[in-house]
Amino acid sequence: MISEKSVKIAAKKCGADLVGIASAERFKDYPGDKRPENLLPGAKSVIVVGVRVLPDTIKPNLLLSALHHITLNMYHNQIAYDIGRLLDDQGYSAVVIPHRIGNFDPELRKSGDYMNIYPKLFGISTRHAAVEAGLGIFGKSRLLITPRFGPRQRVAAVITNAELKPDRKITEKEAQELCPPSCQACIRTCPGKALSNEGIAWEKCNEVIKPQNSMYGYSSCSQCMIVCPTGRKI
Ligand code: B12
Ligand code: SF4
Ligand code: SF4
Repeated sequence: MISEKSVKIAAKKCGADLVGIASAERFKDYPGDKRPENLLPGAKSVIVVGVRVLPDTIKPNLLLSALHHITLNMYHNQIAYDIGRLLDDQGYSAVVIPHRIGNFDPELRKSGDYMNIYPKLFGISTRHAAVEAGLGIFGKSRLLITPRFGPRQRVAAVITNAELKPDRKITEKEAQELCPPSCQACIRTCPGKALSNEGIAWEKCNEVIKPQNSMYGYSSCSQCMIVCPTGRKI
C-alpha cells in the first residue's frame, strides 16, 4: 500500500516546492463538474504539487513573465506526471491535471462565453484543490496564498483512487494572517480593475491578459502576484 509519506518524498525529489493531499470527500459540496469523481470514478485523494514563481523574473517585462509561467507549467506538469507514474507502478489509478503551455484556438478565445468554457476544460480547479489540501487559502486576489510564497506559485494536481491521509486545512486565524483584512495591495494595483473586496471580475482580468496571450504566447500580467506582501523573504 502506498503511503502519503512516500508520495511527498517523491514529489519533493522531483522538484516540488509544495505538496499537499486532500481527500476526495472534501469536494462533496462542490458543483458536480468540479468533483474529482467526475474525472476518476472511485477517486479517494487529490495530490497537489506546486512550484515557486521567482518574483524578480516576472517583473522586468511581459515576455520574460510569460516564458516563466510557461516554464513553471511544464515543470509542475512533469512532477504531476511522475507522481501519476509512481501510483501506476503500484497498481493505482491516476488522473493528472496539468496546465496548458500553448495557446488555445483564437476563435474560442474570442467567444463571449470563454470565461465559462475555458475552466470547464480542466475538470477541477487546482487552486481549489490546493486549499482543500491545506497548502493555503484564497486571497482577495482569488489566488492561492501560501505561508512560504504568498501567491507566487503555480500548481498541478493528481487525482487517485489511493487512500492517503489528508493534510489539515488552514484555520480561520491562520487565514487572517495570510491575507489581512486591512490589506488592499492587489486591489489597488490590478491594471484591469478586476479585483474588489467582493471578489474578481474574470472578464476584466481576461481583457488585460488576452492580448498578451497572442503577443507573448501566454498570460503575462502578474501584478496581483508581485505586490502581495505575504510570503516575502525578509
Ligand atoms: C480559467 C483560469 C483562468 C481564467 C479565469 C476564469 C475563471 N472563471 O476561473 C483567467 C484567464 C482570467 C485566469 C487568470 C489568471 N490566472 Co488562471 N487559471 C485558470 C484555470 C485553468 C482554471 C480555474 C478554474 O477552474 N476556474 C473556475 C472556477 C473554479 O472559478 P471560481 O470563480 O473561483 O469558482 C466559482 C464556481 O466555480 C463555484 N465553485 C467553485 N468551487 C466551489 C466550491 C464550493 C464548495 C462551492 C459551493 C462553489 C464552488 O463558485 C465559485 C464562485 O462563483 C486554473 C488552472 C486549473 N486547472 O485550475 C488557472 C490558475 C488559477 N491561474 C493561475 C494564474 C497564476 C493566473 C494569472 C496570474 C495569469 C498568469 N499570469 O498566469 C491570472 C490571475 C487571476 C486571479 N487574480 O486569479 C494559477 C494560480 C496560481 C495561484 N497561486 O493561485 C492557476 C492555478 C494555474 C497554475 N498552473 O497554477 N485564469
Ligand atoms: S492577472 Fe493582472 S489583470 Fe488579472 S487580476 Fe491579476 S493583476 Fe488584475
Ligand atoms: S495583496 Fe493583500 S489583499 Fe491581496 S491577496 Fe495579498 S495579502 Fe490579500
